[in-house]
Amino acid sequence: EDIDATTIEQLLGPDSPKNWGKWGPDDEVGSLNYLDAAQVMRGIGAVTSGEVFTLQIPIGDTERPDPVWPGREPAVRTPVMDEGYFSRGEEPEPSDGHHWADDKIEMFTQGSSQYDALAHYWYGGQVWNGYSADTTVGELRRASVLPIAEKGVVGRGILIDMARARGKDVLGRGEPITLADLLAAAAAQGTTIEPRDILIIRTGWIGSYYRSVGDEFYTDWNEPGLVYSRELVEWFQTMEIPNLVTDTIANELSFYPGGLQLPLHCALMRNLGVAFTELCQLDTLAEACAADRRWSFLYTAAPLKISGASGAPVNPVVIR
Ligand code: UVW
Repeated sequence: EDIDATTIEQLLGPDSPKNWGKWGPDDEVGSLNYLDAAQVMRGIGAVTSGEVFTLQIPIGDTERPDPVWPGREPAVRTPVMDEGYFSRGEEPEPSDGHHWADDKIEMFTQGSSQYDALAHYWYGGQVWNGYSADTTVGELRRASVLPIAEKGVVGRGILIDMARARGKDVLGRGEPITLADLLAAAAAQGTTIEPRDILIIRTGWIGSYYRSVGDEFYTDWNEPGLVYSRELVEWFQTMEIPNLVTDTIANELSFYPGGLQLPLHCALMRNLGVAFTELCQLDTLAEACAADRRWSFLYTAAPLKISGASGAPVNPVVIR
């Protein structure tokens, strides 16, 4: 693969696999269309013990700032009412004696565990399904996160623990994962990725962020992750993978020689309509899966319904 190409268009070429038009001219949820009722029942069929896992990282953690892509800022939660307002006399005492607490949050819609809108990332002036990039101005008028939130995401999830497969707590900075690596790790786990599975890849990255000290994590920003290849993209298309979920900010290797960034956002999200879910905490789930060697389960998620947004926070729930 020519990953020394200097533009995404050069790298992907004009014949990069596309699902544009497959679900009609007005589609806004892309490969999530694969998740029909049969896939919901297949996911339910993977439940055997009833254990529940939630995958969101905390928003506005006071110990560690929320991990964010360079240029984004961690969420800021501001208390706008609490006992202090009453005791300082800044809020008049209600006659019936009740008090209350209120907060507000200012955050990037992609500043926590999140679903990306399909129109979040593009090249060549067109976003998912061929919509013009002009539809992103001001708000995403096509393929915002809202239709994904309205649909909801339910199906069989499968966890591939790449860190465990390599005998590590966490993959190294810039450590690539190829299609062959992914399939070898699945085989080593004794499991098979099936068509229409929600693919969940653990690198150990988010756990290592919360264990890190001070700003050390940001001094050499370079996440591990899936590396672009045509065969990887074709595999996603053939397997009809609806949703890629990871424990990193970008779901893929962040930087390539020559300056390319995030080509899989273009090849998978823009061209195939694969939903991207990022920054999920997978460590506890991975421990449970490794303990009884069951790596598939029911995966459910509903990002917040934010009109016109490029992404939305989510707390996916897994039931084993
Ligand atoms: C970027 O553009 C980096 O977005 P995200 O990784 O949140 O998809």
